[in-house]
Amino acid sequence: MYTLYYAPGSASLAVHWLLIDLGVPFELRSLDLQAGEQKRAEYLALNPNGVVPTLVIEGTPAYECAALLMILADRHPDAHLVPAPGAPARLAYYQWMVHLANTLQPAFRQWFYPQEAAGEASAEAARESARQRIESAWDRVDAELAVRGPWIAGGVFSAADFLATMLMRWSRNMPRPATEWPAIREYVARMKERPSFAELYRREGLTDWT
Ligand SMILES: N[C@@H](CCC(=O)N[C@@H](CS)C(=O)NCC(=O)O)C(=O)O
Repeated sequence: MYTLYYAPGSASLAVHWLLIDLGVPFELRSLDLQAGEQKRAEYLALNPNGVVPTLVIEGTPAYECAALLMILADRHPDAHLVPAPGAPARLAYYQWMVHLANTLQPAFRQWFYPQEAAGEASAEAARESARQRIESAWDRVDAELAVRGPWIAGGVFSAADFLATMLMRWSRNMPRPATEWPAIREYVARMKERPSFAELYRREGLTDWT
């Protein structure tokens, strides 16, 4: 059994989406980030980083969105969301999962929390540098999808696609959203066709970027 601690639209979205897509039973626990519920002692006991998501797996709390996607894909092999060992897509799967998690996602953290990176006085400069890093990442993702798509890991649909799409969604109110890149736009349209996407939106009460 799984329990997901989440906040709508946040870094828990990809994990929530994958749980729905897998069709496995899970419970949801909503956290109010504005009220600071993620910093309360009882939640820090589950996730000492004080952020969402946390996924409790058979009683054991685990965190880091990308790691949770990979562990869920491993635990449900019938869904075929991990390219087979030795397949070319396996390398691309690891490469993009790590790149998205440790390069693109931190740039988004800097975009949304610029004062955390540089202090209040330099927040605007930090935001501008995040914007540039995010847009140059879209250049690379778009080129990769155009040449080796239709999915992030190439020909194989995988758990990395949930992470990529979540990050693309985060750019929706930026000066240049990810969907302005043509191959990304087509990719996002394919991802939104999954019935689990509409169900995710229904459960999280999301209405934009449909
Ligand atoms: N590396 C973490 C980042 C998680 C993260 O930054 N979550 C944000 C929401 S998108 C959060 O909980 N923010 C509240 C806070 O930092 O207090 C992951 O991928 O799980």
